Amino acid sequence: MLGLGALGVVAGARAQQAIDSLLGPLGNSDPTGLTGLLPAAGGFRYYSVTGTTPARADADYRLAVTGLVARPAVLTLAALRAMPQTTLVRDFQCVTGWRVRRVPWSGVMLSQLIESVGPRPQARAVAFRSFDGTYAESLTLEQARRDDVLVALTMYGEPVTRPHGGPVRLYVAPMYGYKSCKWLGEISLTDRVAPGYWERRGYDVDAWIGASNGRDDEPA
Ligand SMILES: Nc1nc2c(c(=O)[nH]1)N[C@H]1C(S)=C(S)[C@@H](COP(=O)(O)O)O[C@H]1N2
Ligand SMILES: [Mo]
Repeated sequence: MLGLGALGVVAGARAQQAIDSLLGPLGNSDPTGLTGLLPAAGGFRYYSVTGTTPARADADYRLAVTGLVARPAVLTLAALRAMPQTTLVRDFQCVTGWRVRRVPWSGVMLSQLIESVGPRPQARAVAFRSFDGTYAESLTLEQARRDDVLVALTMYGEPVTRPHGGPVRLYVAPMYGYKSCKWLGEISLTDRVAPGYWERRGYDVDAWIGASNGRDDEPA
């Protein structure tokens, strides 16, 4: 199943290259990387800018929480599961147009994780790094402290699957899907926002659903 999934994503990457070369560099192709030719559960598309679904066994998973903090931490999956869990049921909206209604997520509220490491007064922003080695995202510290931003451990009541960014991904409910960094490996407090992967390629840094990227989607 996972093997097929990985193959499908690679096939998707090749298909995307073919589509891109037909349309040219400014063609109106799916700007978020893979077109998600793999049909995923309930209308999701599986995206990976690296064309891979990186593997991390639950027992080997580590989340580094670092930067402008008093007590840097390296958290195992067990440590994250032992923290208070929050559940959110919200729509998931990609900036390319697809939307999945009423998705249940649960995990650790990012604000609680940030408080637990003691942010330094100079901290203004939070940077996220994927263990895919390429993807990055960021939020202002104020955005990161919202109660609808999760370090997500489950989706639809089950552990986040590998194609969806498991074992741990970010979920930023009020913003377009590209904020929700999959295969989350590092959270770092910084003095300013560093634009993420898609933001360096033209997408809005403040990615509010329905109030950014020239789109008028209803808020999630
Ligand atoms: N590491 C990583 N995270 C990522 C992406 C990606 O390509 N790589 N794509 C983003 C985009 S554009 C969207 S819409 C969602 C899609 O989540 P899904 O693949 O679980 O459907 O993941 C976001 N997080
Ligand atoms: Mo997206």
